[in-house]
Amino acid sequence: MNAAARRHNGKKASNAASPSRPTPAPASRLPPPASVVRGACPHDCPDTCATLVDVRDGRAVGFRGDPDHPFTQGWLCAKVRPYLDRVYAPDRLQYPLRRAGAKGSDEWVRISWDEAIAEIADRWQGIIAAHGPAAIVPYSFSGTLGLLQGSVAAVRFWKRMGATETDGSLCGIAAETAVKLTVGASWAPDARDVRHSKLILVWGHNPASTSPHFMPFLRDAQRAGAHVVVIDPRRTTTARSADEHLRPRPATDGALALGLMHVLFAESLHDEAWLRENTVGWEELRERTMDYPPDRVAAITGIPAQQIVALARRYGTTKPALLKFTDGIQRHGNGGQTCRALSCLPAVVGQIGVRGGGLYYSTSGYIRWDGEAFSHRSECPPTPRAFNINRLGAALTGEVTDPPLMGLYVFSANPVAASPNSSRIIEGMLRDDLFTVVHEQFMTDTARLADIVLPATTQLEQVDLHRPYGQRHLQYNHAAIAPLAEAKSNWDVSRLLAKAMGYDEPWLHDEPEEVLREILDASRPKNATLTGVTLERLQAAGTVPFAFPDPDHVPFADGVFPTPSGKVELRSEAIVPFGLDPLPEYIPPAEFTAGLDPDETGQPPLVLISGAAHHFVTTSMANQPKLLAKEGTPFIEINPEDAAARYIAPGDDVIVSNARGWCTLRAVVTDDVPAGVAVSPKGRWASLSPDRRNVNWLTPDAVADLAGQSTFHSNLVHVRPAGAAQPEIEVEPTMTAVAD
Ligand SMILES: Nc1nc2c(c(=O)[nH]1)N[C@H]1C(S)=C(S)[C@@H](COP(=O)(O)OP(=O)(O)OC[C@H]3O[C@@H](n4cnc5c(=O)[nH]c(N)nc54)[C@H](O)[C@@H]3O)O[C@H]1N2
Ligand SMILES: Nc1nc2c(c(=O)[nH]1)N[C@H]1C(S)=C(S)[C@@H](COP(=O)(O)OP(=O)(O)OC[C@H]3O[C@@H](n4cnc5c(=O)[nH]c(N)nc54)[C@H](O)[C@@H]3O)O[C@H]1N2
Ligand code: SF4
Ligand SMILES: [Mo]
Repeated sequence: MNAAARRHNGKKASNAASPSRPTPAPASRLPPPASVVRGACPHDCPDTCATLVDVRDGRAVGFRGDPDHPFTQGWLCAKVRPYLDRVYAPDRLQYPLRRAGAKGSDEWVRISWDEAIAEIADRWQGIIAAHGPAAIVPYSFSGTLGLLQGSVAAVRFWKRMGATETDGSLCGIAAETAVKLTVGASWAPDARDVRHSKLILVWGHNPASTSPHFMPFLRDAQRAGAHVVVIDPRRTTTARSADEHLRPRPATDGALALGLMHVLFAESLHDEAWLRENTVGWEELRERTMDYPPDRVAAITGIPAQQIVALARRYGTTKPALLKFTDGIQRHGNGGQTCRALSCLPAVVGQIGVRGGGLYYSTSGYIRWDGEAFSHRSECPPTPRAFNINRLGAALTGEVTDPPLMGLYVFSANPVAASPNSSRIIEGMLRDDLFTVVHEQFMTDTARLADIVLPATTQLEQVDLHRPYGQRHLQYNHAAIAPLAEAKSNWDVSRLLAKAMGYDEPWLHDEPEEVLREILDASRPKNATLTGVTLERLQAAGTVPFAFPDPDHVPFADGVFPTPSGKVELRSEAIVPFGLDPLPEYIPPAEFTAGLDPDETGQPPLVLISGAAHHFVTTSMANQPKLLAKEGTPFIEINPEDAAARYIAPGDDVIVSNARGWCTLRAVVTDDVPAGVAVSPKGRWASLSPDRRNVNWLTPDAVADLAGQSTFHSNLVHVRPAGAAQPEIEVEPTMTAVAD
C-alpha cells in the first residue's frame, strides 16, 4: 500500500473510533433477520445481473447471481463476485467530511450531516445571489445505472435549481444516435436467439471482459457451427476464442464497413428486394461504397484486401448473420459515422428482422421512461446552458464563462481518474474560488479535491429499478441492509438538499418507491413493453421480462422502423443538423490528421487505446486490494517491433507522453497489439498508482463527430524507457500535489 493510501486508511480508523450515528432505513424497507433479498448489479455493464443477497441479523453474508435469471444464469463476474468486500471495505466513507487543509491536502474534519447540508445550501445561496444558479453544475455519470439513484437524482433537483447541465457522453452517445438515426431505435435481439446465428461479427467489443454473460450464448452458437469473427486491433480474450480475427488500424472501421458493402454490391451479394422494400437511400449508399474498393480499404485499415473480400463474401452468403458491438468501438473522433456505417451493414444483406441475425447494439430503447414524470421539467425554470461532459477541465478553467462555474457537485462519477485530460480537471478543481462537493463511497481521486465529502450508500443499502442495455429484463433492487455508518443514497441527499434550499415541491421529497411508481405508471401507457409491469410485481418478482406481445419477439420483424420515413435510413436527412453527411463515410479523426511529431529519436507516435480492464468497471472496484492484485501493476501493451525500436524490454517502466501530459506504465511486450498501437486499460486510480497519474493524463477531451461523444482512443502518444533522457514536458497538475 502506498503512503497516501496508508494515511487515508489511518484517518478512517480514527473516524471509526468516534461515535457513529446510524441513519436506519425505514423498517418497512428492510428484510427480516434471515432472508434472501433480490437486487440488481448497478454497474455500467450491458448484463445488469440479477443478484441475491443473503442477510443474517442485518448483515449481508452472501452475494450471488440469481440461478433462475435467463441471462445471469446464477453467476457474477470476477469484479462483482467479491462485492461484500466493497460494501464492508474498511475504507468506505462513513461520515461527512469538511476539508481542513489546502485543497487536495487530504486533511479532513468530521462534520454532521446537518452541518454539511447547511453549509452546502449556504454556499449555493451565496453563489446563486452573486451569479445565478447557472454558476452551479452537477457532474454525474455511471457509478450506478439505477433509474432513481442514477437518473432521477441527477435531474429533478438540478432542473428545479436551474443549474448548468452537462451534455454529450463519456461512453456511448454516438453509437446510440447513429443506430437510432438508421433503424429508429435501440432494439436488440434476445441473447437466446444467438444460437440461430450462423455468422457472428463481434466488432470493437470484448464481451469476455465487458459483457461476460453474453459469452455462453456466443459459445453455444459457435459449438452449433456459427463462425465467429472478432474485429479489434487487439487480440482480446474474446478474439482468442474466435474463428477469425481481423485487426484494423484504430478508427478505420468506417472504411472497413464501407469496403465490405462495396464487395457486397459489386458481387451482387446484397439483398436488393429487401433494400427496395425496407430502406431509403440504398442506391446512394451503393454509390458511396464505390469510393471504397478493397485495395483502398486495405491501405486505410491495414487488413489485406483478400481478407476483406473473403469476409464480405461470407457475410453475404452465411445467414442468419449477426453484428454485435457495444460502446468501445465509437470512442474515436469519427465514432458517429463509424457506427452509421456499421448500422447500415445488416440492411445491405437483408438481415434485419431475422431471428439470429441483425444488429445487437443495445436493448435500452425498448422502454422509454416518461420524460415529464421523470424530471417534472415543466415545473422547472428553463435549463440555462450545458457544456460537454468531456470538457470538465476546460469548463472549470475558462471555457465556460458568464457566469463562470463556481459550484461543482460530483456524484456517481470519478472524473479526475475517468474523464479525459485529467490534469486540466485537477487544475480546475484546485481553483480556490470553486466550491466542490463530492458524494462518494470511497475517497477517490476526485473526492480528494473536494471542499465537502459526503458518504454514499452502496446498492445493498438502497432501493432502485434497473433497465438493462444488453438484455431484456427489468430488475428491482431491494435494500438488503441498513446504510452503513452515516452513508446516504443519492436520492436521500437530493431530498435533504431540496429541503435546505427551500424547494418544497412534493416530487423532490417523495419516498423512493413512490418515485418509481410515478414513473412506471406514467410510462406504461406509452410502452407496450411495460404492459402489466407494476411496482408491486417488480418488488415481488425482482426480475420482470420486457412485455413483448410475442414472447419470441425479433426486433423489426414487422418491417416497421420508427424513423422519420418508417424505413431503414441508409441515407439519413436527420443527421444533417449534426453537421454530418447523410451517407456514412470515413474521415480520419482530427487527432490523427493533425499528427504528433516524431520523438527526439525519430520514432513516430503510437495510437493508445485504453478500453476496459478485466477486473474493474472503469475506476469502480479499482481500489479493492484483491482485484488490484489480480490486475497487477498499471501496464501498457506494446508490439515487439515498436519496443525494439525504442529500446524497451519487457517489464521496463516506460514514460507515455503527449502534449496533454504523461504517465509511467510497465511495458508488456506482446504481439497481442499490432505495431503502431498500444493498449493500457482504463480504470486506475492516480492516487493508488506509483506516479500519481493514469492514462487519462494523456487522453483527448475533444468531442467526436456526432452527439458530443468522447474520443479517448484517438490518442497519439510517445513511449520511451523511463530511464532515457526525457523531453521537456510541461509540468501539469498531478495527483502528486494532492496525494502526498
Ligand atoms: N471488465 C469491465 N467491464 C466493463 C467495463 C470495464 O471497465 N471493465 N466498462 C463498462 C462500460 S462503461 C462500457 S461502455 C462497456 C464497453 O464495452 P466494450 O465496448 O466491449 O469495451 P471496450 O474495452 O471499451 O472496447 C472494446 C474493444 O474495442 C477495441 N477498439 C478500440 N478502438 C477500436 C477501433 O478503432 N476499432 C475496433 N475494431 N476496435 C477498437 C478495444 O481494443 C477493445 O477491445 O463495458 C462495460 N463493462
Ligand atoms: N481512458 C479511458 N477512460 C474512460 C473510458 C475509456 O475507454 N478510456 N471509458 C469511459 C466510459 S465508457 C465511461 S462509462 C466512464 C465512466 O466514468 P464514471 O462514471 O466516472 O465511472 P467510474 O470511474 O466507475 O466512477 C463511478 C464512481 O461512482 C461511485 N458510485 C457508485 N455508486 C454510487 C452511488 O450510488 N452514489 C454515489 N454518490 N456514488 C456512487 C463509485 O464509487 C465510483 O467512484 O469512463 C470513461 N473513461
Ligand atoms: S458488472 Fe456486469 S457481469 Fe458483473 S455482475 Fe455486474 S452486471 Fe453482471
Ligand atoms: Mo461506458
